[in-house]
Amino acid sequence: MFKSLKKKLKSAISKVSKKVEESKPEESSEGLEKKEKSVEETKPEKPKEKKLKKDKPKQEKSKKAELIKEIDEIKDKEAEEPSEEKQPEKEKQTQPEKQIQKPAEKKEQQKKSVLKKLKSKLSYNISEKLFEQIFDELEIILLENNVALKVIDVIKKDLKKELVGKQIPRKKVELKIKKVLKNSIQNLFEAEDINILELTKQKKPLVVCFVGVNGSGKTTTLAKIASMLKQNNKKVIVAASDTFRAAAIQQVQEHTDKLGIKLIKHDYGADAAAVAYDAIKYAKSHDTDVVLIDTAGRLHSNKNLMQEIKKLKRVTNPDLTIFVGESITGNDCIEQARTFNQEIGIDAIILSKADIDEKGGAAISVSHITGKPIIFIGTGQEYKDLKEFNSELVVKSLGL
Ligand SMILES: Nc1nc2c(ncn2[C@@H]2O[C@H](COP(=O)(O)OP(=O)(O)OP(=O)(O)O)[C@@H](O)[C@H]2O)c(=O)[nH]1
Ligand SMILES: [Mg+2]
Repeated sequence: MFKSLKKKLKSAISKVSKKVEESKPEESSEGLEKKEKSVEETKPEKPKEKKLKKDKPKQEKSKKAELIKEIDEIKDKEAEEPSEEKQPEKEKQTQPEKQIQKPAEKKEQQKKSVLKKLKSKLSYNISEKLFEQIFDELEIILLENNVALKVIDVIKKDLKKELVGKQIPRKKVELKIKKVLKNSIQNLFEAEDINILELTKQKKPLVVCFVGVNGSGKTTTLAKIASMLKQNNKKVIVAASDTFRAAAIQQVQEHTDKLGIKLIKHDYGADAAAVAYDAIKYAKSHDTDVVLIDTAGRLHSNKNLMQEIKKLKRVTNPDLTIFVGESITGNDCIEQARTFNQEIGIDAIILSKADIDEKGGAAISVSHITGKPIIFIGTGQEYKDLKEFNSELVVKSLGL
């Protein structure tokens, strides 16, 4: 996952950093330059920027040396000329106030200005205008990789807060952008994590219901979870509550047979809630740790099937309702998770088919949009292809 986003993000960050580094002074530090202008006007004209651009490292070095020389000159002057405090008291009193303060003030102003200039040559102060320009670059890449608009806004706000008007040391622009981006993305996963194995210690039987649109990977993911629980010595039972799609019961039966797990099933067309109810009843009387309910795929716009799943939830009152979404469908997956949460309420998300998703925008966005944690990602079609998910995995995979 994130293969394409990682590659594009890397090149965008370095492009953006270069843009900042190549920005003209008035673009990178408007405020400072304006202040400096008034002092510069009183000084002899310096070599023009165009000429200096030819040899950048040399130009920077000689600029630095020039500025240091200016500071030294001011310091020398200060040492040579007696300061106003050193002047005899009498003389001081005879001079009008304005005349005494003027040279000292001017010197101080010059010193400050040179120091500021030196600082601005060694660091950048990104203006809002420049930020907007450089963020465009990042925004396009995030959009292309299925990151939700709302999430892009959050990232933009964070970057703006940390970059605009802040002194960023030269050569550290790229590092700074990466750091802010990393923090911003990590903060998108604030939803409290859910650990199924831990929950089995608190409730018996733990009832887990899998929901989602058609073909999103519900049954396969259910089988992966069943396998994981079995490996952890949990007694599992499955309810074949997809009585709607042809061959759905047969498909789930193949998995339970392979895994050596009990399946509770009725006929096709039977009440899905009744199948789940029977499975829970059986689990209670057979010392079973977990009941996994397989449900039919449905779009939130299908009123009948939405009514059916609402009824199933009312009857079984599951401890966990897991939305299984296809990572590759990006913004569609985000929108489906949002509407399922709104319509029936979900507790956690599993993103299937992460192995074929090079973008990863859904993984970055869906938790922030729904406020629910992504607990696993599916990384293939075998039982072992289930990976625990956390924000560290995201930032690492993105090379941040
Ligand atoms: N590559 C890959 N394929 C997956 C993954 N999870 C599921 N699949 C495949 O996706 C297809 C659909 O999976 P199912 O588990 O049948 O999906 P479903 O949501 O139960 O489908 P319906 O019951 O028809 O709504 C199958 O071919 C699975 O093998 C995954 O993590 N990676
Ligand atoms: Mg299914």
